[in-house]
Amino acid sequence: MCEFHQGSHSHQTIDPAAAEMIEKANRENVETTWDRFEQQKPQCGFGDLGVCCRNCLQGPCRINPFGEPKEGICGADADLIVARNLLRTIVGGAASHVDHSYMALHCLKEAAEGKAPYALKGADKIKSVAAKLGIATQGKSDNALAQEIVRAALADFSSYSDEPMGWLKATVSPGLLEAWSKLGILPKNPDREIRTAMHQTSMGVDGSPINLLLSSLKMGLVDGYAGLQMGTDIQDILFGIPYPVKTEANLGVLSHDKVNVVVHGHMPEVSEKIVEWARKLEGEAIKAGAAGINVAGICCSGNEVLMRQGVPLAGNYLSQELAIITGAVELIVVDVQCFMPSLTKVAACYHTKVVTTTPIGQLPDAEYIPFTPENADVKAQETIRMAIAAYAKRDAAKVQIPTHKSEAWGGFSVETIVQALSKLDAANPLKPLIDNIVAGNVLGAVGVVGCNNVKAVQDQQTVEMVKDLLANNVLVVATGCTAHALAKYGFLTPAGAKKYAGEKLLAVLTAVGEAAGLGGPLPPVLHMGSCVDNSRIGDLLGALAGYLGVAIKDLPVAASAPELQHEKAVSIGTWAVALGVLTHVGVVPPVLGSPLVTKVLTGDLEGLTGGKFLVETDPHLAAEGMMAHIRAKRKALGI
Ligand code: BF8
Ligand code: SF4
Repeated sequence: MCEFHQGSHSHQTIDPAAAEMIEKANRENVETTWDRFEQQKPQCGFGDLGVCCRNCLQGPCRINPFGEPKEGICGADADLIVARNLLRTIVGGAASHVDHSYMALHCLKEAAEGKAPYALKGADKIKSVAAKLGIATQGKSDNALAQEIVRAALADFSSYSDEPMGWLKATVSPGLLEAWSKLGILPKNPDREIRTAMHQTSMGVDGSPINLLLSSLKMGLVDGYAGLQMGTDIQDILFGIPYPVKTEANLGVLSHDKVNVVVHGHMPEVSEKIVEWARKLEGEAIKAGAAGINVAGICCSGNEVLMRQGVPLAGNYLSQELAIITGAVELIVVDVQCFMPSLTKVAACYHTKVVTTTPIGQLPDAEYIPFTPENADVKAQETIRMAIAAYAKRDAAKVQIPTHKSEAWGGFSVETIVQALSKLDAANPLKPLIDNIVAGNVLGAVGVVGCNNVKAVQDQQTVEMVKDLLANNVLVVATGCTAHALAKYGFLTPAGAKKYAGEKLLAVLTAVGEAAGLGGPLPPVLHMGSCVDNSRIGDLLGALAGYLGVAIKDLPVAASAPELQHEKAVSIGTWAVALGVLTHVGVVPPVLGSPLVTKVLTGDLEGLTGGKFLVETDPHLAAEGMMAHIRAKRKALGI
């Protein structure tokens, strides 16, 4: 422990705070993810191409793309193996999001029945979700309505019928329903779809790569509507619809004299309670000699509490170990998804406590404080008190907090965006945006989403690509770890508009920002939240398409995951292409071993849904590719 020796690092991040902490890790002999990446090199070529199969115990089998063998022991060829592996990856992503939304649903159920200490803060969202589900609202209390919403969601999870998922039907346009129905990809009960896809990909079932690719699209919709959409709708009901907040981002948000508590993972039921009790127990921290309690966020937990509470962001995926390496974090609390198993090893080199909170997300050397909706207040207090106790053990000699941080605005829900635009046209809030797109002041819009990936220099592809888009008057919205990335370099500020936006885009951002009372331009990148909040981007696209009377596939828009790593990013991307959106990925997914799958995903798919993948590791070419697509869509619309 703390005795790792490694060679020199070159070029891992463009984030000066991260670079400073990597240097500190080297000095203190603490191993980081980049060291382990070096140890993995060279990574397996078969795995990289997606042509390794372990779906039965006769394997592993692998296909040689340049010669023999061309088939696995059972006769599966490269196309089949790649298509099966891809569907399993998307199942992994969809299952993560659907389970996330199910956990939120459980919390809402307990809260609405008065069994869990969560106020339903999103009264407006209760009404809008009830309305879209066709639940009559008149004369009913928020709690009664929430219970009906819970029943509607549970009906999807227990559905035995062949009817498509209710939540999906309630959310999308009739045009999309029809298109997906024709393709045979409308999902039914989401749990059943996940089971069926695991079955379909097991040894000796589906031998048709095309059929498997269609199931992949269906699984993208499972993610989109039982994961992202249901998750966001329910979280907004529980914790409130986000509205604009100003905060700060990067490791410099950690405090020298306060108890630092980092929330990491994805579940706002945990992170919101941590924030609440950190505020309530501040007096105890002061008694213990600290100046207070400072909560900061990593990954999507960070995004959730930024969006609704203005909590600062400590860092994105690749910065999670580095936060501990500052020596100033008393406690890091995780729930599910995206926390590295290495955290406890890094924490052992400092005084940092690692707390796990869910039965499925445990780390052997962490403290396990099992949170449930019912006991969340008690467990959050226990967690905060553990952090306060750890403060006394902070070793001043080991503390080095980078000074880097940037101002960052967040909270751009669709409701916020519409509210800001309504200051220009109260009756028709989307009209000013559409008018500016038609006039060419806004060339189009790109949703930049997803992760960091150790295969790419941290934040570099995201930042370089977004610079090009903004300079060419493309509006950018962001979620997930790319939102963190852009936050760190000032893209989420009014000043960022002046620095990065093209002249025409700047004029539009200024007009909207001033009308909305911000006293300056809107940020050129609108932070729309966590990865489940990608549903907000879907809602916005649906609203724009509906307003114009066209399909989403006809809009001058694109999506991009420049540094994706997680299976969830692949399933979200698949949902986006099913919606008809050109979706760029900046890290090559393991599909190139199948010419057929590659051709369908990057070409033929367009004929089916209107969307397809653009694979490009050069950020400038990626921006160019998306802008070429946007220009073509404008031309087709006659604008
Ligand atoms: O769900 S962006 S590294 S934190 S997977 Fe994970 Fe990727 Fe970050 Fe959020 Ni999303
Ligand atoms: Fe090999 Fe076929 Fe078994 Fe896969 S399913 S491991 S290709 S025999």
